[in-house]
Amino acid sequence: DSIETATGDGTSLYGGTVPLETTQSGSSYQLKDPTRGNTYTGDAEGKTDLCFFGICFSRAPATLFTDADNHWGSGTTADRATAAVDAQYGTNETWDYYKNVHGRNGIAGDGKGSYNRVHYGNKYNNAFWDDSCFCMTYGDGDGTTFGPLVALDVAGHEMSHGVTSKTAALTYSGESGGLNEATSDILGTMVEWYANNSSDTGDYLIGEKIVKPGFGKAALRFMDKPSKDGSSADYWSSSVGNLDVHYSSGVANHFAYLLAEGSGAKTINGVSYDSPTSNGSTVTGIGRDKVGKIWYRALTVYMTSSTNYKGARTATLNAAKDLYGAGSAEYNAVAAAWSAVNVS
Ligand code: ASN
Ligand code: ZN
Ligand code: CA
Repeated sequence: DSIETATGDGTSLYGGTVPLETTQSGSSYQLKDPTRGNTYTGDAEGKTDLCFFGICFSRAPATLFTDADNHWGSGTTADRATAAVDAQYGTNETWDYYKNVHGRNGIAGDGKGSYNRVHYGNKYNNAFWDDSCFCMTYGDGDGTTFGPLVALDVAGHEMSHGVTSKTAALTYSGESGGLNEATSDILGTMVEWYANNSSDTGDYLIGEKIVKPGFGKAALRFMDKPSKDGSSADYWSSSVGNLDVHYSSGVANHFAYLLAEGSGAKTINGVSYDSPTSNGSTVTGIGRDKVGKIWYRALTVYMTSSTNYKGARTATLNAAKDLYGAGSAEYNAVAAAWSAVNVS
């Protein structure tokens, strides 16, 4: 059979109808994108991996989704392909964000695509990137605390773990672990904004599409004021590295919000934010695009596996100096935003 690239579309769970580049094989289509390194999405069929300390003895499958007419999914979970549409779309937007904004060709920068598995396990309430398979895995959620974990910001978050691991390789504990998590929240949020999807609009919340009423909060994390989640740190203190990495990330998430949007109250796309500062200072934002540029350069040029918050300040100042000049408004704003979260 002849193999060629085809353009189809998918009706996703969270992002409306989205274009999909697929592979035509004879009279059938595969959910595999030749224009983005052959990234594909498969069905884990409710199975799980059996891994200990990073060594896997068996793995859930990734049975490639196929379709007869190249119109994928139905917008509801009754169709197993619906979550696959979101996952493939999330990979596409993440790929395009890194390529078009940062000139990075794929997660590893080598043009190679990754793959996604959806319907992992039974009511699995998580999603994760795994370096050892170079793949993404999404649970369906239990339906009461989480729905399927296939939203854009989750995809961007998880695949950014792959970028971090190929670049700064921030150790996943202590302050460097918080910076690793924050990198995924910051760049995952940039992916969500980049996609400019009218059904899943840009915001500074993490996981707002996947939480259900049983979760009790509007999102997993809140970048404007991380303590809104009840656990995250708004400001650096000498004990911040003792927190779970998903909470010590708050300091850098807060820094990124302040640097993009500035301190104080603001409503964007219908979401209200009110970002405080530790020192009572007023921070003026420089816009999210510059924050993405500065953070990505800091991550890929200056941070190392042991970078802590003090080192992140230096790394982002160096990045801002390279991009905008020493003493530029952007450079000064980076310094002010770190000071406002008590990193000096
Ligand atoms: N969803 C979690 C995260 O990305 C799972 C993990 O890999 N720690 O932080
Ligand atoms: Zn993470
Ligand atoms: Ca979001």
